[in-house]
Amino acid sequence: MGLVLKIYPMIRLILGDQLNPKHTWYSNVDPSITYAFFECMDEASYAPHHIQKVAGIFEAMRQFAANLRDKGHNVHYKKITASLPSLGENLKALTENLNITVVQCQEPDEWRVKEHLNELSNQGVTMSFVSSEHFISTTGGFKQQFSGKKSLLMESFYRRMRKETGILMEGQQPVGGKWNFDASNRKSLPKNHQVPPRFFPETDVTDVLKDIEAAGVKTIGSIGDPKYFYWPTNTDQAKSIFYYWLEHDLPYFGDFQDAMARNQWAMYHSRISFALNTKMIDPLWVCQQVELAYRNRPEVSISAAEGFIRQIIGWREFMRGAYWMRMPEFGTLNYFEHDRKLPEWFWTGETHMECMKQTIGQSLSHAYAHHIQRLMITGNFALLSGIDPSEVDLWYLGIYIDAFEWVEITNTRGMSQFADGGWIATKPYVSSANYIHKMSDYCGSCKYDRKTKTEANSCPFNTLYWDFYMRHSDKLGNNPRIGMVYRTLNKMTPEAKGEIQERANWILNNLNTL
Ligand code: FAD
Ligand code: DLZ
Ligand code: SF4
Repeated sequence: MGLVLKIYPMIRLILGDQLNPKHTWYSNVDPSITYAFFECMDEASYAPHHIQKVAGIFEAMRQFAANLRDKGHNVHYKKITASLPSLGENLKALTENLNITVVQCQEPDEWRVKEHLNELSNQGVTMSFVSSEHFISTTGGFKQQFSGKKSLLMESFYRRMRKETGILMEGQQPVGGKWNFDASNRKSLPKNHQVPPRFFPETDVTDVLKDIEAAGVKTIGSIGDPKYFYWPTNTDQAKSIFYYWLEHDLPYFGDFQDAMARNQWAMYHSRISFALNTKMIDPLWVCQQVELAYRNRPEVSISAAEGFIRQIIGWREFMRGAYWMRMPEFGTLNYFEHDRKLPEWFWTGETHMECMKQTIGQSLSHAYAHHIQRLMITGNFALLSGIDPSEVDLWYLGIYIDAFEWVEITNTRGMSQFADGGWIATKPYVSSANYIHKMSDYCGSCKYDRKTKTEANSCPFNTLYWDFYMRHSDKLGNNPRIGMVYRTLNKMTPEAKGEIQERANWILNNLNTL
């Protein structure tokens, strides 16, 4: 007699950032499996989320679930209500209702969620985890490469990724003869340069918004006309945004990657982070398309293609490895012992500092700012003024549509706030107005004087920049990468330093009025 396999019914949980349509889970329809989606209060409120982020995730979850149902899969979908606030409570209730004790999940990207789901194992549920089939590298490989190291080196990780994926490689050598073309990616926008119109998909999210409001979810920011929601809510839309960018914007991406301009909220950036982080779109596929464009189109330079690919197979994968290597301890790090609260205008954009007004303003109206705005405007200011990294984290985690802790906290607490004492970044990313003026047109419309540091109308970045290095000379003074700064400080007279400190103290005591 042949072996008879007994099929046990099973629930498979799909989280809001696990919308990967190519996952092998869906390769055949199995009536013993129920796919479960939960819109829930705890997930919608662990940070003050932007309304576009909550609406975008719920709309994308609903479309993904509807698609599975159309293909014949069993689907359980719970829309947002105030009842059963946590994922765990929802899942437990479903196991009881369906009388199913076996639950499978894709590996969550966040430590908090993994811990929460693991708790169910103590409540009579048999939990197991499978890969989300999205990332290119493994967290184990990352640990192996960097364990015991005092600081990480993105470049060595990136080269390993290039070799392992074969992206932009000729045999064992990098295409173009160099691994990294970063130095040519730092142009500001020439005067009168017109950024061409962007492409935006359109989705009507009116129903989702009504449900979010009815449930009483507290959100920040604005959404505009809900009939024309412009972030991708499915894989087809994500691909349309990406293809348009590939065709029209990639040639400019390299040159203007670090440039900022008033009324240009995304410049030549791809706006695919939300689609990537919710797994609507595959990172390796994205990089392959960019490589194809480089190989087939003369207008796509190696610096544009390499610059973009480095962000994805380099930085993005690197941050995930760093996250899983050091969490949960990473979330408590505060190297400089900063403890100030965020100025109130971080939540309104109402400040006289034009660069901050523009960056925060567009973050509130579009749930987006590009990398240099996040790093060298808002992050720079928070670090210079000694804001508690937990305050900074919560703001970034809530306001950006692409913010999920694994990629937010490593960028914010690590790269931007240097709260890990130099594990991720080799020196703090801070600057005075010089850099901001060079890379943007903000300073020309600002109430503050970008050229001075000790006057009543001096740009706060200028004063705080020098004060920051004086305040933290014990922790930074020996860092060879910032020797120049301390050599300049050493040449300043005590009076000059005193004037800077006096103005800095005034700024720090009056952050809310800047
Ligand atoms: P593009 O400039 O077009 O880049 C393409 C892709 O590269 C991005 O979609 C993203 O997936 C990846 N990428 C680029 N830089 C990074 C980076 N430093 N780390 C990881 N991936 C990167 N990115 C997030 O996805 N979520 C976050 O919560 C987040 N928080 C950040 C906080 C701070 C303080 C800083 C400095 C950066 C943060 N980033 C975050 C990285 C980066 O700013 C965004 O990925 C990028 O702005 C998204 O826009 P885009 O898709 O147009 O990017
Ligand atoms: C960000 C988010 C929000 C706002 N709401 C939900 C939700 O109601 N249900 C859900 O499954 N996921 C949501 N998410 C995304 C989760 O925070 C994400 O799944 C976890 O952070 C795991 O990385
Ligand atoms: Fe920002 Fe200072 Fe320039 Fe004003 S002068 S826009 S505050 S850098």
